[in-house]
Amino acid sequence: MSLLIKGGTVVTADQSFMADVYCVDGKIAKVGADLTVPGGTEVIDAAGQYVMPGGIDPHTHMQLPFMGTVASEDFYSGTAAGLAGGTTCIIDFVIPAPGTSLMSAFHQWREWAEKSVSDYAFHVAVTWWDESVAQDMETLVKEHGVNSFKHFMAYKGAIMADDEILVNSFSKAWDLGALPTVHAENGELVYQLQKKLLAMGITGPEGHPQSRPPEVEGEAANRAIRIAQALKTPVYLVHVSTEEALDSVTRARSEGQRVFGEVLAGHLLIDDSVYKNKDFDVAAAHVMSPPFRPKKAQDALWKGLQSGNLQTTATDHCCFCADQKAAGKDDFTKIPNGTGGVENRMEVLWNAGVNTGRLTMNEFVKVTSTNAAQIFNMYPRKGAIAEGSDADIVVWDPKGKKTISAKTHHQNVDYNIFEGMEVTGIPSHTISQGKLVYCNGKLNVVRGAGNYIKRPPFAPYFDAIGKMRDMDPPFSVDRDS
Ligand code: URQ
Ligand code: ZN
Ligand code: ZN
Repeated sequence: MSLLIKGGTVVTADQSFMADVYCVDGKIAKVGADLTVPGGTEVIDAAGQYVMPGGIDPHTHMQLPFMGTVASEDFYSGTAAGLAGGTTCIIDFVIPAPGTSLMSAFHQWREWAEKSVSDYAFHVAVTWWDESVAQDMETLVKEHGVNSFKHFMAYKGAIMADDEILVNSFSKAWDLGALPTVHAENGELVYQLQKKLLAMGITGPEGHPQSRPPEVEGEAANRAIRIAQALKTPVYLVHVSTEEALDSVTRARSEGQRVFGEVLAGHLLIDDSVYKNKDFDVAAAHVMSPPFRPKKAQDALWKGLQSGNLQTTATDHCCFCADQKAAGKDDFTKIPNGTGGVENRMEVLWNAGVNTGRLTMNEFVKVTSTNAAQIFNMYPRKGAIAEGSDADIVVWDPKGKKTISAKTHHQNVDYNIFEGMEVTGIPSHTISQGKLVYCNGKLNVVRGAGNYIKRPPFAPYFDAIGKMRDMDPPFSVDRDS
């Protein structure tokens, strides 16, 4: 199976140049000018278009069982929707119920993901702690290619990780060469604020952001970063949504601490006015955590992305339809938390990022693909246009236009948080595993074609931290000498 992408401009994280890209058997075989290829090769005309690494969305929750229901998007429809938007690889989450085995949860999610149409990997959440959890973490790293462990500091009474879990798990992750990641919201504060709001008779979706003010994220972000600093481990903050959390990330990074920050396309483009909508269904459709924030926070997040203090963009694609969100009709704490976006991430970021000059095309590639590949140690297999890399590629039409709508999207959810947004710059072709799977609005996917991507431990930054540890070991007594 061979395919030639002809006449385009290759755009990578560090350069843009005219070149053809020749793919054979799922890999990029050649990148160069005016390539001649064997007869029978499928040819895509990319003249006037950009040829970029396929998007990597490091934060999705396909068919997640959560808050008494199951997310409406499954691995088949969700990965297909991703391909329609230029995303060729997702990193989803295995989330064991507290007290249950990480290994059995991992096998369950692997089974669910079999139907994926594009490649996928898994972070595994640590939602409780004992010696068996440590053992399962070791098995997952050494035998199953997991190199990142998630900690929900929110969701008290469900999957919340307290400080004991954070400290034990971060330490174990370091020993294994795996990256700890956190959902940074103080779950106790959320719980108490929710009770207070309900007692005041505030039961509608407008109560959701009031129960999660910025300081709820700011405190947890700082706490996770300080725990990582004390233990000398790296840490990755998912869905940074506030200036408070961004300031903690920025301070830590300016002091040389290995802290990574992720921002959602939604948090960059949607503000908290959505919760004032009188239509319950519209307001509830936007209930996700952390909540959408005032416009001022968006400006700060864009600066975080431009400055390099935030490295990746994601969607936290976790869909619930109106009938599912209605569970919280009389009590906002019962509205399943989550919104979609896996299909629209790249186009909304191109439109608001590249078309406005906030990001260069190369920075766009960094934040939608390459940085995630490097942080989660899949580079250059993923996140690159280079000989030997996976042939996961998006051909980008900078003049293409589209109005985003739930009426036309491929996502299996009855609402689109970007509804009505007009974008310029859209994917015209998506290539996954060297096959043309999306072409000018039409998907051509195969159920189960997706591969599980094993990610090795000890990404390069582990070696760097190791050297710093040697110079200034953790728990050393006279550290100030
Ligand atoms: O918190 C998360 O990331 C999961 C449970 C999806 N829901 C959400 O509101 N973000
Ligand atoms: Zn989260
Ligand atoms: Zn999430």
